[in-house]
Amino acid sequence: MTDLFDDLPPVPDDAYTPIAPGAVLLRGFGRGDDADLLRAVETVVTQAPLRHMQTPGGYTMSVAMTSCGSLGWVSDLQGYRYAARDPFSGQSWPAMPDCLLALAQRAAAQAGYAHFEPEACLINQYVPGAKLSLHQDKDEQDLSAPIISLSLGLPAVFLFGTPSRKDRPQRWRLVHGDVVVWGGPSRLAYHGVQPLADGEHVQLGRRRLNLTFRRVRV
Ligand code: MD3
Ligand code: FE
Repeated sequence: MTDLFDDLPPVPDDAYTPIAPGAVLLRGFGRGDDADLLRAVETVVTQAPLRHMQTPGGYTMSVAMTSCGSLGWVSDLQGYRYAARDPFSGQSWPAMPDCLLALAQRAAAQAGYAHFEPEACLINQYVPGAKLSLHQDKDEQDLSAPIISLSLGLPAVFLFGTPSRKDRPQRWRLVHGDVVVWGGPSRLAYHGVQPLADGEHVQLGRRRLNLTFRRVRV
């Protein structure tokens, strides 16, 4: 089979790959306990189902989202924000499962961020064709904390620029189990995800899940 990603830069298989100032790729960091992690995600999704939110501009996002933790990320015609309750159920978001929190904290420590205490874990689900346009994450008050991301399921081409929208983004292929820590000068970098290519993942089928762990309040 031809590899659609032959034109992307090769990534060394090291446990620790700096990809930009403040950004560290931990290749395969979440592979070991992926069964536990996936069970935890299923538990969350049962209580707070994945849903396609509206953007403030009136578009429906192709990525389906939900959250766990004391805060969850919400988008609607009113804007983007973090909220203590799931607007669809009126209930608190499900608690962040211990194995998810532990993974995020181990990754943060590995990248030099001790005492990372995320309040929110945003869960994004991509099916073939779903994408995330180039954006900055700036709904969090605490921009000194990193964001930790975990990719599961089908591979995706991740776009990663700089804090200036004009700079052409780098492309990285992220696969099942990859963890990235985005802090320091990379925290306000523009980033996005190209439309998901079709495929079949042994555990997740035709889906990609991305989890991002966030410190919101200062
Ligand atoms: C770089 N998610 O949820 S994760 C998002 O794959 C989001 O679902 C993407 O962008 C996804 O907001 C990308 C990697 C990521 C997340 C946050 C970042 C990279 C980042 C924040 C700052 C810089
Ligand atoms: Fe983002």
